[in-house]
Amino acid sequence: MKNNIFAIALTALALSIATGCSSAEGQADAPDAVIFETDLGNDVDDALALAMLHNYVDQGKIRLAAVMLNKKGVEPMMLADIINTYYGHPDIEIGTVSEGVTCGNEDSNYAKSVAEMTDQNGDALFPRSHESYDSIPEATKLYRKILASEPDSSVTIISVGFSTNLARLLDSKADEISPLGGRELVAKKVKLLSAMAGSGTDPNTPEYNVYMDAAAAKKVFSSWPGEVVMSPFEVGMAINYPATVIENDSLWPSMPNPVVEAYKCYQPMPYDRPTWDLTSVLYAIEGAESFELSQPSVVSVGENGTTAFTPDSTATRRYLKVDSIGAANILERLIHLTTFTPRAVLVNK
Ligand SMILES: [Ca+2]
Repeated sequence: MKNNIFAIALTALALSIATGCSSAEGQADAPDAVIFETDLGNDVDDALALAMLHNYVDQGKIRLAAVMLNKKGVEPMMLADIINTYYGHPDIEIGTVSEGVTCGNEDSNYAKSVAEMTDQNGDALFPRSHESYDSIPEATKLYRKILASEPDSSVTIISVGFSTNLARLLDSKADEISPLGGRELVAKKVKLLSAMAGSGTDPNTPEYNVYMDAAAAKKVFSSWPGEVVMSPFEVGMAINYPATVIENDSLWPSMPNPVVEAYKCYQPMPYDRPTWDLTSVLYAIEGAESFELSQPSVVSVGENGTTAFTPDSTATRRYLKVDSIGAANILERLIHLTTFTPRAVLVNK
C-alpha cells in the first residue's frame, strides 16, 4: 500500500511538472494546504506529530504550508528548521511568536538540546536551512499571507499548542496583504481547525494548552468562524507512544534522526508518552476512522483553562473519543506513520 501511494505521489508530481503548474491556486490536483501550529520544544509529541506531517507531504496528501511556533525563543525555530530539513522539505515556511506565553520547562527544552548536538568534529549534528532566524516572520502576518493566497475553504490548521497566534489572527485587521480582517479571512479560507486541547469529559480540570493562554483559547474555541474538532487530553492519554519504538534503530531509516534524539533528550529513557498532538494530526488528515466523534457542542472555556461541552445540534465544535480497540488501531497507525522512510532518504540512496 505504501508503495502504491508513493507511486501515485510520483505520478502526480510528474503530471504537475508536465503541465507547468507550479502555484497552488487553480491547480485542481494540488493537495490542500495544512498549517501546523505548535509549541515545539515543550512536550515531545509535537516533534513526532511534525514527522507524521512530513510523511503525508511525501505521500502527496498535503502541502505543509507552514510551521507556526507559539513557544517563543530561537530554539523552537531551529528545531522546526532541522526537522523540515532532515525530512527533505527545507523550504516550508516558519512563523514565530513575539511576546508569547512564558514556558516553565526550559531545563528540559529538547529543542535546545537537539539544536546544540555536535558530531565528532564539533560541527552541528543536524543540518539546517536558515543561517539566522532574525527574519523569521511573525505568525499572524504569515497566516494572513498564506490564507490570502489559498483557495476558499481549503486550508486545514492543526493546533497542538497555545492559541496565542490563532487569537491574534482572528483579531488582525485588513492590511496590504488582504482587505479582509482575520476573522473574515479564516471564515473564507479555512475548512477545519483540528486542535489538541481541553477535556471532553472533565469540565473541572484545566488542560495545559488551554490554561497557558486561557484568554486566547477562550477567544478561539468560542468564536472561531468554522468547524473545530478537538482531541481532548484523555484521548492522547489512552494511546501511549512506546519507548521500544524509539529504541529500535531498525525502525528508523536514517540515523541520527532529530525526532528520535528529541525524544531521548526530553526525559530519561525509557519512557512511553501520550500521543496527544499526533491524534490531532491523524484526525485532520485521515478523519475519524478509529475515533468516535462527540455530538456537535458548544464549548465553554473557563478563565482558568477548563473546557465544558454542551450538546447543541447547531454548534460547530466536536471532540474526539476513543475506545480500547480504536486506541490499539490508532497506535499501530501512528507508529507506522512516524517511522517511515523519507523520500529524501530514498533519493539519496
Ligand atoms: Ca504540543
